Amino acid sequence: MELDEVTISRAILASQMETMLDLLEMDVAVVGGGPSGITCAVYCAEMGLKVGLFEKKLSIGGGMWGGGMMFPRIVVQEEAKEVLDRFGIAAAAFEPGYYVARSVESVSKLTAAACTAGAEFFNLITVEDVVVRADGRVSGLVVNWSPVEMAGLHIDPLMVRCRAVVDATGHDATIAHMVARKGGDLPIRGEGFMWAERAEGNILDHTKEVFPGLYVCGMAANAVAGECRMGPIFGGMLLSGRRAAEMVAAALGHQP
Ligand code: 48H
Ligand code: FE2
Repeated sequence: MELDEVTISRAILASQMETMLDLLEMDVAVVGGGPSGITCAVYCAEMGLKVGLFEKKLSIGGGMWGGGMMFPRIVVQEEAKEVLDRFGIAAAAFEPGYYVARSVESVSKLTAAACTAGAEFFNLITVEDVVVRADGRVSGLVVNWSPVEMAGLHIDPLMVRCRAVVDATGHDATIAHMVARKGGDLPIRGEGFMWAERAEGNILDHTKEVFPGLYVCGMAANAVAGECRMGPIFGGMLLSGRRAAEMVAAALGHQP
């Protein structure tokens, strides 16, 4: 076949524009493409929710790529092994209850499953604000290209509407901080010391709706709650992402 450069350009523009127009209104907007965000997205999509995930960086995966101190391995405990199994991620048994998975395989298989289930990924887009109207609920996101923010260009953003937002932005709990900064009643206690047992044991209790329409999961959930950090054990991230998806689905009237 003969290749035409303009057709290639048209294919990309037409396809992505169509997707962006379609996702101007969605059920769930997940902010952050780390382990908790991807897991939340895959379960939301599998439950039939229209879900878009915004990731400010070029690549999806957040802190999972780097494993522990750049050794691309993550540890997952017994309670979360079923999530690895569910997505076909190989888990090597270490000592009883501890499994080791490869970072690259974990990110890739979770992301692939989310795509297959219908989640849309928007990488290179930074969420810079939220929409809160008279009803006091978070009902949308304010988004811009990450390079605009990086270059400090004065370019106004665009907005998307959604029925629920999930803050999966990791240690920074960026979206929760935005809401708090603008006067929303959302106390943020800040992350505590390293204590894996505590941090992993309590994360599901911290995974919740922290402001009308805004859910937190993953490290952001612990950061908001004043809970400890856990180091490169990722079971809590996977389970928290799944829990957030279940909560959002229940709130929006979608059952598994
Ligand atoms: C778009 C944004 C924005 C924004 C941030 O850090 P993550 O991997 O988050 P989690 O919670 O899924 O996983 C945490 C885990 O990686 C970790 O750090 C652990 C377990 N640490 C323990 C310890 O002791 O240190 O991913 C968050 C993602 C990143 O990719 C950011 O780029 C992205 O969110 N992000 N995307 N708009 N405003 N802010
Ligand atoms: Fe971390």
